[in-house]
Amino acid sequence: MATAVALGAAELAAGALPGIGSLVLAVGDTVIDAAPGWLERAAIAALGTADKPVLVAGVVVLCAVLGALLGVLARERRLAASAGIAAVAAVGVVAALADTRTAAPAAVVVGAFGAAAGVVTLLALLRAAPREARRPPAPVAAGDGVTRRPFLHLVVAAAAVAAAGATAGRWVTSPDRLETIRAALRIPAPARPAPPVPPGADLGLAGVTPLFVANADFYRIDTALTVPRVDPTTWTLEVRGMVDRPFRLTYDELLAMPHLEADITLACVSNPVGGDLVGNARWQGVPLRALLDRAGVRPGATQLLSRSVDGFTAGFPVTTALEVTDAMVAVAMNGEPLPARHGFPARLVVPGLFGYVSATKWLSVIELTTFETEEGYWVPRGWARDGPVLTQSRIDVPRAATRLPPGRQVVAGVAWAPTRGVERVEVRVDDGPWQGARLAAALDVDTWRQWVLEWDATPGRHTLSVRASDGTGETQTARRTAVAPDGARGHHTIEVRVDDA
Ligand SMILES: Nc1nc2c(c(=O)[nH]1)N[C@H]1C(S)=C(S)[C@@H](COP(=O)(O)O)O[C@H]1N2
Ligand SMILES: [Mo]
Repeated sequence: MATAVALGAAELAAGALPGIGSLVLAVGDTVIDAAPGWLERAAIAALGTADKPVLVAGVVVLCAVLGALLGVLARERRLAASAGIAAVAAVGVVAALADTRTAAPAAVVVGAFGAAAGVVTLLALLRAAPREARRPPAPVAAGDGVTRRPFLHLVVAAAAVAAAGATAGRWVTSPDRLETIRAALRIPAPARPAPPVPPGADLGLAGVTPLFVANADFYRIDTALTVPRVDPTTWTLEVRGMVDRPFRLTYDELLAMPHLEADITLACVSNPVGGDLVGNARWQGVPLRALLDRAGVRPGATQLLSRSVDGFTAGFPVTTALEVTDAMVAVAMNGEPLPARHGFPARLVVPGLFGYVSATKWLSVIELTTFETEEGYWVPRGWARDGPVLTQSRIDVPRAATRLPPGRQVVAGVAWAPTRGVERVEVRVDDGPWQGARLAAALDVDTWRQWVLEWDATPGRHTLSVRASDGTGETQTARRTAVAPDGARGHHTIEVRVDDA
């Protein structure tokens, strides 16, 4: 019971303090990291996605068994048993420290608090225990006046404290609680709203991706196994490195600064030609420039390296940060606080740069440095240091490899060239001439544009290709490249079959 109270108290403290998570989960993670590959694969094969809960339950059961043994030991040697509880807590602390996200002082406080609660409970229970329970060999004399009632009361109270502590501690960091906080947030109106959407910017054609992709439909790419749940009441954003005045902002301070709103198309470097790892949203946040001006960037800083609470990093040129006026630390997406999946409470959005070099979610640090000092997460993993978004276009309708009736058909889709804007989209049927498609009204150079072409489909198999030209006059190359190292090139080409008349 004392060990249970220790666990519950540690969970409670871990929930209350920033920079530390559950010690039980930390031990579980350490087991995963230390387990040989075959065992991990066998566990996943046998248990599927239940492998994690089973692992956590295993850690709790192990603690219960150790606790029971310590309880027996405590009848003879309370000091040794107390040391045992402290040792169990220490194992949790060591496991937590193996996680780079852990704040060491917080881990020690949590471990010490749990151990202290456990030892106090143990001593109180021993004091209240009926005499015969303390000395195992003593014969029990019936009716000798010993009462178990105070002891049992204490046991029940300890169980309640343990359960309440664990529940409260888990709840503080639970998705439900953060979702409640997030839902209650009010993002202030932007000082600089986005320009109005011109009529005809969304053609509203069936099957064509809408101008604004709803948050629930927006593509998600990140290295996180589980979505990081960041508490905005304890989160901070630090601006540091090669700056004159490093500073730290709370979420409320970030909300209180003047905001800008901008419609920006975000694209992933891993998006294959014709793929859907791209989306357009209305973002709101603090201009990056305002934060950098406040910090005073020192000459010599060449790279803005952003860090996420989950360890991910992304870096891009400081000149881009200063010159691209709509680059921002975003707090809202399509009119609501950033969804957890998309980086709540704050993320970077930089028009014209692929997400892997710029769009850090669950942002925690903006560091001014040089490209020689540190590389962003994906750079040593085979991706280019610089990641400008390529001019790209996609056919949404008709779908590839479908059958169509003959006659008038709509060919339509989207094209994007953030910071340059889409100037022209052309479609080619088979080996025919490139035909200019009709473009939807332009919202902004940073946002994609829908396009449409009417096609008189004749029976048989046909190949449809699309290409876009951007504001610099450059037209997409037909030469295909792989997504690595700097994005896929080539024309999106599909085949369709048109039925006989
Ligand atoms: N913390 C973190 N941020 C990240 C990533 C990541 O792995 N971790 N991936 C980046 C990549 S590769 C892309 S394409 C964008 C995708 O943003 P989205 O998931 O909101 O669409 O997030 C970027 N930000
Ligand atoms: Mo990406």
